[in-house]
Amino acid sequence: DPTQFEVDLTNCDREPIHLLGAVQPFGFLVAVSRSSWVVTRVSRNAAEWLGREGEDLLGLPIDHVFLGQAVHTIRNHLQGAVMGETVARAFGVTMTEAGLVCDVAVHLSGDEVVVECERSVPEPAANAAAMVRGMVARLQRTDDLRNFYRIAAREMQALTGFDRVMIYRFDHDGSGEVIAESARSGIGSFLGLHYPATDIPRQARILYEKNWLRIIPDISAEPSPVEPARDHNDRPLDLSMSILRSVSPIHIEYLQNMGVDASMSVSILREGRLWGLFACHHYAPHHVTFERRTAAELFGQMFSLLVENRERQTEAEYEERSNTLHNKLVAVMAAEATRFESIVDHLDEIADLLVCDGIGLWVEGRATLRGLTPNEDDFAGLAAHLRDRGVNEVCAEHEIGAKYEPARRFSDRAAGMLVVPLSRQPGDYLVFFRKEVTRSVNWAGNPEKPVSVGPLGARLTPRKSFEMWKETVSGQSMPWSPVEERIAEGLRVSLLEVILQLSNLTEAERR
Ligand code: BLA
Repeated sequence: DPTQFEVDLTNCDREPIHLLGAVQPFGFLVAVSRSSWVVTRVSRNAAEWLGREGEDLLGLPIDHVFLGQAVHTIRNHLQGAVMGETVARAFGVTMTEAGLVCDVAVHLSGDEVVVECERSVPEPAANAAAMVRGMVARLQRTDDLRNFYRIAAREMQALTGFDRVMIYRFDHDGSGEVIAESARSGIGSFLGLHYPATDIPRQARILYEKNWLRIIPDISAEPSPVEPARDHNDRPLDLSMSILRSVSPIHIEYLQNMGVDASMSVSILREGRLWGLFACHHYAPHHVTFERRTAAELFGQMFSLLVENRERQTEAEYEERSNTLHNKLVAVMAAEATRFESIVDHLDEIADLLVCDGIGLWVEGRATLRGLTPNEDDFAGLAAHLRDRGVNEVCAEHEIGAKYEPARRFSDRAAGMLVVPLSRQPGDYLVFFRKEVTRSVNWAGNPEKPVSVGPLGARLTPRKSFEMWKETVSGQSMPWSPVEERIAEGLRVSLLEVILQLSNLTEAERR
């Protein structure tokens, strides 16, 4: 039974966070049958908002709960909402005779229409689109990438009023790094810190690809159960797209341990996959109106497109720069028409083609090494290992020790490698090396010393979390990107040509 799931530190990637069956009390939920518009479920706190017990509402047609005009608005909005994907919104709707004015979110979940209401607070600044237009314009004026991220965090902070807004970017393995931050002074900094994948477990990351924003205005507010927990088909209500969805207790404890009282996050997607999050903290309860959250979400979507654009451009520039260097190099080597040693002479220029910390060349039993690399003996061992494995294509590894245990010995110098085979028969290799990631990262000072530690203990504090990340990535380098593999492939082809030429030359000389 998924709704009876007991979550702890070992199973949190299986916690069904969309089926917790409760909402946060900054609003209330009413679900109706999609076919009959008769009330199927209500959150227990609806009573406080509507002045009627939830049990009395169950089974009523929706227009016996809300004003006819409000129902009309809800129905109209639902038309636009596509199952499981879109949440329609209406702001400032008068819901009851008593004059309750709400911002309303409507979406479909299975056979039910889910209506969520929170108190409407009129926004002076026109609407979401108007708020976001200026934000995006300022963002587009930034030049370098660091500034671009920083301004984005600052804009998000100005819009939402959180004490701290971070941009948290995921790595290939689900771990992440705080790459930008805008914070009120005196609360320390998380900039540059890394956290393991487990801090935002898989099912949450998948959910955040569908649902762009979540807010916890007050982590100590008691969640209100949605009743009945199971419908006549014994089904719980899927709250994936819910605005008010109550949050995993383990995450609440994490926030408590961080000393945070309110949290919000907005997804950043690249090509439909979660690239990162705007992560926002406040050191007191903090509510952001639905209209402003809608603007924050829209800004997140615009930002996502800009990031995608910038990254594509950066990758293209990297590849272009590298190709230019590559072409020059090949021209020079061809003109020199010297012996094989010319590769050795040009090793520094070859190393320059890619972001790396060292480079090694293994040809006919001789090693040439530059920068941070294994020592000669270890390199010989590695070359033998590559030959034994029959590596005859470009091969990128960010953890050499995973397939070749002895590499653990030198992982502090060279943890990752990009291998370029130099002959059609395995044996000779050019190898780019990268150092271990953790060598370049350290816990930055003492941000947010945990004010208290909950029942699950120190594991759920930022410091322990950071240490956990260090453990999980020890012996690994920054991964190699597809662009880099392409560059290496280009190099392989050129070097084979050069080598072919050289061997022809040698033969000609011999004759
Ligand atoms: C959710 N964890 C989250 C979220 C963030 C983080 C941003 C999204 C929810 C939100 O907006 O608050 C993590 N927050 C961070 C990190 C930073 C930050 C890394 O500010 C860095 C500065 N969490 C754990 C462990 C588990 C866990 C060990 O640390 C499980 C064993 C679970 N985190 C967890 C779950 C969610 C979550 C289940 C989903 C919460 C939900 O949406 O219901």
